[in-house]
Order: sequence, then structure tokens, then C-alpha cells
Amino acid sequence: GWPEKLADFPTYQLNPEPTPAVRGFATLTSRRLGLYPVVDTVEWVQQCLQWGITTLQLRLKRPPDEEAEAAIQQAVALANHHQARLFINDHWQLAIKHGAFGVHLGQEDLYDADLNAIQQAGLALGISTHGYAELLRAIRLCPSYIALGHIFATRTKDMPSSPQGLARLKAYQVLQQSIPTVAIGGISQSRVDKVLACGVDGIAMVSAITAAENPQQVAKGLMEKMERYYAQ
Ligand code: 3NM
Repeated sequence: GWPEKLADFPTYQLNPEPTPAVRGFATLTSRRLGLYPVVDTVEWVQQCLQWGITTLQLRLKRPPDEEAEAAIQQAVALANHHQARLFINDHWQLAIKHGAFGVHLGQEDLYDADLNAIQQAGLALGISTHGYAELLRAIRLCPSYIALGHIFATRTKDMPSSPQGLARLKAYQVLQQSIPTVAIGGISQSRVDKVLACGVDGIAMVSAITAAENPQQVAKGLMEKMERYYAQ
């Protein structure tokens, strides 16, 4: 269950408030994000686009240096060519400069980024959340989508919070339906059916794709599965 009192929420959920003058980011014309790979190189972006992925994220874990800028510029060009929605993790200035479709901000980045600049440039915005308190704050900003994580234990990223599990994931969909949602964290191929049944609009994955023996086969299978599910 959820903590009964605000004081019982772990302190990681009580970051300073963002500058909340800003509300409302680009609306996704098609709210289903479907299979949403999160990758760390231009090569992976290219691969995903070739498989027909329509929404994806470039998550470079590096400072906004020349190499990062070159990667973002190339990835944006590739995504535009394929008419795909590419979200850039964290590097919001470079995302604006190179005309990315959107920016994805984690809780660590949310309070430093200039949300006004992102909104005025017309970029979409995705926000990571790790519990009820963060979710409520994210909703107030009216982002383009909200990521809910981590659902299961993951080895890809050190998480200060505990896995949220499927029951909470499902409860979050009841709490709000206006903003599209994406589940992330420890989602393997075999867990996709259960995650979809919670009502999310997309499933973000790192290792289930990038560490797969045959990433293309896995991605194509999951894309088909999600298309079938959403067509019901
Ligand atoms: N963000 P995998 S979990 C990048 O909960 C990331 O905000 C998370 O990797 C969050 O699919 C996560 O390999 C890692 O578990 C997801």
C-alpha cells in the first residue's frame, strides 16, 4: 500500500518544487507510445528506426560536450527522416538547438532545466516519476507523457527508490487518464502482457532490447504484440 502520511514518503520524493509557472507541453497526436526503446548511441537509434520504432529516447550519460552534441544532431536527423518521435534525455539545450521532437527529464534534471524554454520551443516533454508524490507534481506540469518507474528491479540504473510493482502501476492509471503514461524498469519480454494489462500507453525498455541476443527479433515481436493489444 501507499504511505498514509506525507512524512512517511521517502525523502527522495521530496525534492524542491520546480518553477511551476509553466504548464502544458506539446500533446502527442497519437497518444500510444508503444514500444519505447531507451538507447545510448546513434547506432542504436538507427537500428530502432530501421525496425520501424516510432517513439524512442537517446539517453547519453555524458556532459553536454562536442561528442554529445554530434550524437544528438545525428540522432535527430535520423529520427526526422523516419518521422519518428525522438526524446533526448537530460540535454534539453541541445535538444532545442537541434530541433528534437522532445526532451525527457528525470527527477534529477527537472529542477535545473528551463521548462519555459522547452515549452516555448514547442518540444514535447516526458517526465520520470517514482511514486505518488512525484506523480502528482508531474501531473501539475501537464507534460506530454509521464514515465512510471521502476516497475520491477533493474540493473540498468541505480535506483534510490524501491520497485513500484504492477498494483501501483494500475492504480496510477485510475488516478489520471489525461496524460499518456509509460512504464519503465525491469520490464522483460515475459512481463509485457502484465504491464500492458495495467493500461499504460507505452513500455520503455533498455536491457530487454539492447542486451537481447537478437534485438531486432525481440523488438519486432513486441511491436506487433503492442499493436495488436492497442487495436483491440
Ligand atoms: N529509468 P531496464 S528505470 C533509465 O524508473 C531508467 O526512472 C528508470 O532499464 C526509472 O529496462 C531505468 O534495463 C532503467 O530495466 C531501465
